[in-house]
Amino acid sequence: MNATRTPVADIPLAAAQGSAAPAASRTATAASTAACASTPALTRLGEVRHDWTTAEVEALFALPFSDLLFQAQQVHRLHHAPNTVQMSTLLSIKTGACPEDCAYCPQSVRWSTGLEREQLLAVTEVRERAAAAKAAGATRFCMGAAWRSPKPRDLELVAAMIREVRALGMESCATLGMLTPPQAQQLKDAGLDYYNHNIDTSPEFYDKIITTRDFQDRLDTLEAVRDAGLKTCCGGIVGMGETVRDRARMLQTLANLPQHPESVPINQLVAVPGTPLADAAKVDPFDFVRTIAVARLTMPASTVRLSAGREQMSDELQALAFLAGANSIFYGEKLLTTGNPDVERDRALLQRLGINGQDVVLEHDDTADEACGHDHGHGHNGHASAGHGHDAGAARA
Ligand code: SAM
Ligand code: DTB
Ligand code: SF4
Repeated sequence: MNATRTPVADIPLAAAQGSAAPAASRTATAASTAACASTPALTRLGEVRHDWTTAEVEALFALPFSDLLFQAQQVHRLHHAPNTVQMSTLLSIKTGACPEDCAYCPQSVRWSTGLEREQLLAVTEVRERAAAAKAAGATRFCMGAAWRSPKPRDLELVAAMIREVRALGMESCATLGMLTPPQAQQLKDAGLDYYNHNIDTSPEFYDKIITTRDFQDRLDTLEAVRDAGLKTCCGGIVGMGETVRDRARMLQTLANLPQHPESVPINQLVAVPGTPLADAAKVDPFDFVRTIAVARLTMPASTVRLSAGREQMSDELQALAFLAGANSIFYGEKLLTTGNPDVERDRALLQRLGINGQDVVLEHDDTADEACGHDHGHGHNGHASAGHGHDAGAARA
């Protein structure tokens, strides 16, 4: 469960920074703290809470960019190791011909995107791809299928894939569409760690993007996933024509769930020719970073993933996203059907920034937590904040 932490506004800034600040910076941070305390939305920062109002979240978006990043960076350091990023590799295990009508998605059968459909991959192929991802430095393997929801035979095969991924010593994640409670339990029994199911946008904007299943369907699947004891990976997309209020409402919805998603992917739309959003206006990069920072502030203990869209981002923009609190990426040259930065570019970037990959800590392996003696701080996500980075990104670059 989520633990309650001391709000940033109530702790000495030097302690929040993890070191004694010099006199000049103490003065500067004291001024910032005073400003923070006088802004209602900022008084409880750092606390894991579930009662966010729309006005509070909008107030975070409205902060001057530097103030927002300053607050996000402090909250980030309260809950997470500052220079550690978790790395997941994606694989599309069943591609295209999806009956849903998600306007952003190249895999919907309704749009002519030129995508070649593929049947469900063989378990052996998935094992080989997971082993290659592990060798490259990924700690989690995420399997995505273009289904509205899985059929019984599909689920048995996915369960076999999950067992193979776990046998490699990797965390497993799957995103297969809507799940019933028994289906979620079946995946949990197979050893699944995370289930990805995004709300994608605000409740109000949702039906401009998807009409074949509604917002409540998404929430129902998330409830089934949580109740089965799986960790949830749930976020959305920026750049579909939504307003800042929609972004605030999306993050408010996530933050007010009974438990914060352990992983929060923030995707920038990959505008794929042939989809209805092919010509969507590009997002101001600073507004994208603001969304990451507000995700960090509203879900302090969660892992925030700088997700789709990195191939189109400069190194500098990605560095700003890390500064804003992103601490996870998709690693490997492909997302599901579209491109992602290649491994060499990512290793070079992580090395230039002094960022390490996070070690894998599988759920059954609780000895690692006990042995290290650190306060990982938040029960629902303890594995994500230990800060014992491995060198997949930095040292091999
Ligand atoms: N079919 C399953 C589902 O919809 O839950 C799983 C796969 S689906 C591709 C997972 C998520 O990827 C979507 O919810 C959406 O947030 C994200 N996504 C899909 N296409 C995208 C695109 N073109 N740009 C950014 N994110 C995208
Ligand atoms: C998520 O939020 N983003 C990933 C993952 N969850 C499954 C998918 C991004 C897909 C981008 C478009 C594509 O490659 O097809
Ligand atoms: Fe299908 Fe998922 Fe793509 Fe929607 S996002 S069209 S459900 S694969």
